[in-house]
Formats: sequence, structure tokens, C-alpha cells
Amino acid sequence: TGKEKWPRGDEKVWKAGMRSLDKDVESITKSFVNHVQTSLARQAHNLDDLGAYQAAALSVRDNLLVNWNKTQLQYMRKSPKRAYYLSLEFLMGRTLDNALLNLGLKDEYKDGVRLLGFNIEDILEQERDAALGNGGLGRLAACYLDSSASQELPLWGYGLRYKYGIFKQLISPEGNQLEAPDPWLEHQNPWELPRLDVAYEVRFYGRAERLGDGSGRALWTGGQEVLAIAYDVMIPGYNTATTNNLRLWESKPKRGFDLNSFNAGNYEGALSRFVVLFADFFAYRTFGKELRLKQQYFWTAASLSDILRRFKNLNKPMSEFPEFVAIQLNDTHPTLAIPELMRILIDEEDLHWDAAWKIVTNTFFYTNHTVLPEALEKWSVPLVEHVLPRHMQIIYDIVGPIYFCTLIILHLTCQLDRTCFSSKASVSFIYARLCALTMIKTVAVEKKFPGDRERLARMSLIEEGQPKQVRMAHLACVGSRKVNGVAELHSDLVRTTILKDFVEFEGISKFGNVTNGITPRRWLDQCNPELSALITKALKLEKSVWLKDLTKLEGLLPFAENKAFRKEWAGIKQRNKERLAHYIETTLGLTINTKALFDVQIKRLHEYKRQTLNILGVIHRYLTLKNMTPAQRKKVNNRVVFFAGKAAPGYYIAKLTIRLIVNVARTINADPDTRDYLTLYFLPDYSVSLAEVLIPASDISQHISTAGTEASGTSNMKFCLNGGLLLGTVDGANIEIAEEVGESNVFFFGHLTPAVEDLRYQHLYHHIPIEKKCPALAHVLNQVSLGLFGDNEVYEPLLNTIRQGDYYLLSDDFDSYIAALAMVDEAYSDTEEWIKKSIRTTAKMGKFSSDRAINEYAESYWNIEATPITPHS
Ligand code: B1N
Repeated sequence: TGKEKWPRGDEKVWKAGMRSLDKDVESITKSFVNHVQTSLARQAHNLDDLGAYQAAALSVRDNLLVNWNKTQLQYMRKSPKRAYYLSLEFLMGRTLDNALLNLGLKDEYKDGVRLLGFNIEDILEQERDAALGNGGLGRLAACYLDSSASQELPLWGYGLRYKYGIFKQLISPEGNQLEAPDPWLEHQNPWELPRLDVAYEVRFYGRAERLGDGSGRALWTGGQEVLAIAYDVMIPGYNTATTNNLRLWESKPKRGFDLNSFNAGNYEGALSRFVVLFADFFAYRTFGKELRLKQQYFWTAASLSDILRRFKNLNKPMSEFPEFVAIQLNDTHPTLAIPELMRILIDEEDLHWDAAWKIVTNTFFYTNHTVLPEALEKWSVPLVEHVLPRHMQIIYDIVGPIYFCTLIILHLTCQLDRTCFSSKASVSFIYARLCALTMIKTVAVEKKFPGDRERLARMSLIEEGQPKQVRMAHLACVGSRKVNGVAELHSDLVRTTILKDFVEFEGISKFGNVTNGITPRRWLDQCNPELSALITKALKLEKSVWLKDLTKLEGLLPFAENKAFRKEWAGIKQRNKERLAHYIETTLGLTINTKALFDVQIKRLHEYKRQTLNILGVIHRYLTLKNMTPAQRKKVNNRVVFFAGKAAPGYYIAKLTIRLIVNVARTINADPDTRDYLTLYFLPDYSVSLAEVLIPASDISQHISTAGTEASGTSNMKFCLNGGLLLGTVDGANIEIAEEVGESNVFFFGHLTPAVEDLRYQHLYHHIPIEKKCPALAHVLNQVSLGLFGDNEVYEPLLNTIRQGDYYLLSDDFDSYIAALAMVDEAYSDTEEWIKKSIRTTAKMGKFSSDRAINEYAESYWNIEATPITPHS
């Protein structure tokens, strides 16, 4: 009949039993009270704010699940091509408010909980951040999930279910950063759905033996097997039924307990160390590189098993895999997925190498997030060989021909590496492929650039040395369909520096750019509700229209000329400052001067981000103020400077910078001569939620990396979207922001990227003493050295990074930095003009919506299409 049969039982009875979406206050309060009674086993008389949060979250989750089920069923039925975003980090922050916004139930919940005696703001404050990431890269992944669901794109995220989020940062009285664990799962997490039935086996260690039949196949046996268990997190789209999935893997030992360690009282050991996962990359200093490698493999292997199982349900030939699956590698962290898919296709699916390689190189896409050499991932060959012996073989099989040709064609004495060509089977396999010229690409390196031995060494996936190392960026590049950077300048640097040889070899069209974006739902509507409401009023559009087409903000431009509107705009900024001040007062007990320019730098502490430049600039301002008469000071703009950010626990110089900031703050905040004009705060434990309070309150934010070092930056976009102006270097996405909002609305300073190499060279070989080169900076450094902020001598290692070598060019940029700060002062003095700049900035930020970015990935990379979820499914 063509009519689908109902799966089982009486369809009517089933349908009558199904939960539908809550739409009104009454159904919301009913569901809330139900959860208090049954899920929490509590009652009205013993329900606190935390309990109320849990009940609200559980009832919201029920709503999300209605849409989630619909979405997944429809994806299954329509089987569109899907994309998968593999990221080791997802910095989701809080969920409840976002879920309410996206479901369109904010007002209803607000009213509902009020009827039950609660205040929605207090309830929202109960939620802990999900902080499964370090910074921009992880937050970007979270923004992309929000946008893909909002744009109705069939995209799933895959990550790890860490037991601990990034460490909690405490600041000792001396100003030292201390790290405490973040056991974020202590209370039950209402936003995840354990899928104990979705489990895959993942192998480590053991032996890999080639079959010796010239096929390249091998048998990988022995070692240790672990189970990967799925936990699903619902990702609702804004103003759509689409609710995508973020699948996080947890590890479990395959065969119960190791009774010996259990009896010895070693419980963690019994579950194997591996179960303990840390979001904090730097925990690996303690727990070892091997743990990080195992985590990377565990997660990519489980994700690929899951993706393959879903593909197999379609009953399509394996060759069509890339027509149904696109996999995005968020930096090189999931690059093992490339040899892993090769392994599955060759060893388990019996495909020929060439057929497998064709599938692989049409499935993966690689985004690079940094060109800093020290941040490029490399894995020692002996470690990979130990943990993943089969993958090491496959990696060598990918590079094999390059080696082979180099060695033969360049007539080198035969130094065939033992590990590379350990067995006859291996040699004959590679040789067979060579003769057939199937791996034309790698063989062709030598053909295209005959005799260019250095080029071959540069391009190899294996770096020579003790030990040899696998260059993950090269592997990700050769194994992917396309490669991209995260802002125009950065993508250019990728093409002209770290992957230059590959561009010359494979052609430029493989190397693109997708400038990062941010979700305007969280980073404007949620964090700045008053501004959002004013924008809606001004644009005379539904909020849901401009929040999904952010270029509509351009309609604000004429309002810059409207005095009454400017007053409203400025009033909102003022109230956001007061909200921040209130937050700091209640959490830290500090009183903030809200009648001042708020100057904010919030990001991970890193030398390239140059928080040091900022704090030295603050000291310069302080010394200048000290030298003024009281009458002169009265003419100066009041300024409050905020810093926040975490330093990697082992990053000595970064921690010393925090210590300097804290102690400068102590001195100048206590100085009666200057404290009305300049105060400084280091806010501990920076997080997504803290950013949501800080960003809307800022007048100026600082993005002052040495040119060419910050791939993109994304907080720069968040500040500007909220009408904060930008003080920055010509770097990363700052450049594109200036292109959009106009250079007159951005405070640029500093040397440009092409100058950096020469300047560094001069520091090394034509050193000019800092007193001569930059007297203003020398004076500041001397004051610190002399102990103006206490801690005699303690800061010398930090100061010496500037006095000697000055790799990040502080002495080259200091004078222009101070000049830019003076221009900020001058501009801020003209209040009306400043507000105009602020409005014009917000108006021109449409490009930086993550909706635009995700659509670029969908169209130009993954080739996936919007798949709207219709109501009757
Ligand atoms: O990725 C962000 C960019 O906006 C930033 O400019 C960039 O610095 C950041 C290893 C990284 N690059 N590399 C990392 C993170 C964790 C890790 O273990 C590297 N993060 C960035 C989004 O594109």
C-alpha cells in the first residue's frame, strides 16, 4: 500500500502516551512539580534554589528530548549527508538559559517558577559551567553546535566525557595561581543522556602483523581493550525544532575489575587510570603524554565505529561513504582518525589501499588553529608504535613512498629504517605500490621537484631526530579533502609557512579560509538582554529574524545619529557596568568605580597574547599619574582595568605575569593619589559565565598579540558585538573586524606581520639596549626591578624575556601601544562621538555570526544541506 506500518502495538495508544512540548505556564509548573516530587523526591517545604534549578532543568530536558527524538528519527528516515565535528574540547558553559531561549520558553518559565515562589535569575545562577576545554578552540566548537542546530544542519559533535573540567583557578595572597580540580559531575548532570547500550571496544598496545600477501593488510591482536560508552547531550537550535546531538565518550574497562588492584585498595587503578579524563590539556604534564595519546585514539576510534555503524545501516557500498559522511578535524587532535579509518577499511573491510585512501581523503577536513611552531602536535614514533602499532605501520605506508624515493632516487646509502621496513612483507608491499605508481601523489613529490632533498625532508610526515616524531599537521593535511585556517591572515600564514610545500604540491584550491564566528544567541541576546531588546525595538523586526540573520544589525547605523537612541544605548552600557560591579562586590567583596572607562583583557595567559604589554602599560599610566599635580589628574579619564585568564600550571612566565598583575593592583588600588583615576583588578577563575558578565560591560577590550601569532581570536568579536571598542594589533580576526566596522572605530597599533621576522632577527644579532630603544619601557621595567610592587627580584625572569631576545616584540610595540591608549582616552572624552562608534561597531558585526561560518563549512567544505524537522514525524 506504500503506507508505513506502525512499529508495534496500537498506534493510537502510543501517540496518546507521548509527551508533547510545553507551551504554557500551566504545563510548565505541572512538569516542574512532577519532577520535584518524583525525580528529586522532594517537596515544596524542602526545595532550595539548587533543587529548583534541577527540577527546571529536568523539565526543560523533557522538552528538548521531544525535539531530539523527532530530529534523530527524521535524519534516519531522510538519510541526508551528515557532518561530524570531532573536537577534544567543548566549552559549553551553562545550558539552562540557552535551552529556554532556543525553545522560546523563557518568559513562560520565568512566570512559572515565580508562581512556585522562585526567581528565575537565582535558579539560573545555580548551574555550574560545563568547562570541557581550555579557551577559544573549545568555545568555537560550542558556538558551532549552536549554529548548526539553528541552521537545521545535520551535524553531530563528538568529544570526551571528562571527569574533570579545566582546573579552578585560585589566587594566593602573594599573587600565585593555584589550581584546584573541577569535579563538574559531582551533582547529577541533567543535560546528558547515558546511552549504556551504545558501546564500542577500543584496543591499545598489542602486536600488529602484516599478512605478507602484498595486500598491505595486517592483524592487530593482544594488548588492552577498553569500552567506550556514549553520553548524549542535546543541542537545541534557536527557534527551530532541530535538536542535534553531542556524543561524549566515557571509558570503561572491558572485563570488570582488576581484582588484584581492587583488593589492594587501589580503586582508581582497578578501573584503570584511563577512566580519569581531564579537560585540562596541561594535566598531561602530570599524567603523561601516553594518556593524551590514548585519549585521542579512544575518542576517534569510538567516534568512527559509531559513524560507520550508522553508515552501514544505509546499505550503501563503502565507496559511497564520503557522499554520506563529512568529518571535520578540530585541529590535529583527532588526526588519528585518518590512519584509523584506513585500518578499518583495509584490515576489516578488505578494501585495497588505493580505494581506502580515496575514501579517507574525501571524508576528512582539517582546520588549523595555530601556526606557532611550539604548539604544532608531534608524537614520538616509539610511543605511537607502542600504543598503536598498527597505526604506526599505516602512517609509514602513507609516507613510505616518499622515503623510498628519497633514498633510491637521491642515491643515498641505504639506511632503510628498521621500524619502517621491518619485514619483507612491508618492503614488498610498498614496492608493489611504487611499481604500480598508485600512490602517485607521494611519488610525484620527487618527480615534480627532482633532487629537492630538503623539500622532501620538510614535507615528510616523520621528523628526523631523537626520537623521530610524527608531524600531525602534515598527516592531517595529506589525509584531508580540504584544509582551512580560522581568519584571512591566519589562513594565508598556513598557506605560506607551515603548509607551504603542500600548497605548491597539491595546488592552492585545497587550502581555504573560514573566518571564525560566535553565536549571537549567547553572546548578545542572553548576555546582554537589554541591548538585545533595544535592537529589536530599533530594527522593528522580530528578534528571531535578526538573531538568525545578523547582517540585519546594519539597520542600526542611522540610529547613531539619533540622540535619544544614543542615550538609551549608553544607559544600557552603564547598567551592564553596574551589573558587573555588583557581581564583583558579591563574589569578591570589592567595590568598583562604575563611573570610569572599563578596559578589559580576558583570555588565556600566554606570552604571545602579551598581557605583559598591558600590565606594563598600566604601570606607565600609574607613573605618569603620580608625576601629575592633583589639578592635572582631574583632567584624566578614569579607568578601571580588568584582567582575567588562566595560565597553564607549568607555564612559569605566564604565572609570573599573573603575580605581577595582582601585586601592581594591590599597590595602585591602595594609592590615595591615583586610585580615583586608575584601578586594576585580576578576576580569578575566568570562565564562560564570567565572560558573559564582563563583555557587555566593557568600553574597550585589548587583543594585542604580536602580529601573526593569534590565529583569529573570538572574544574580540564578542566585545564588538556588544558595542565595546577594540584596541588591538593588526592580527587575526581584528583585521576583518576593522574592515567591517571601519578603521576609525578600531584602535590599531604595532608592527605588522611581515616586519616580525626582521625585528626578531635584529633582537638577536643587532641588539640595541632597551634604554636606548624604548626609554619609556626601560623606565617601567626598572621600577618593577627596584621593587615598587614588592617582591624584589621575583619578576626578573619575566622582565628579562623583554630585555633579552624579546621574542614577542614588546620593546618594538610599546611606544605605539601607549600612543594608542592615549587615543582611546581622547576619543572617550568625546562622549557622544564614542557612543556613535559603539553603535556603528555593533551594527557592522553581522559577518561574525557563527551561522555564517557554519554555512560556509556546510556549503564549501562538507556539502551538507539544511534538513528541516517537520512537525508530523
Ligand atoms: O583557537 C581559536 C582562535 O580564535 C585562537 O586565536 C587560537 O589561539 C585558538 C592545543 C589549542 N589555537 N590552538 C589552540 C587549544 C588546545 C590545545 O591542546 C591548541 N587553540 C587555539 C579558535 O579558532
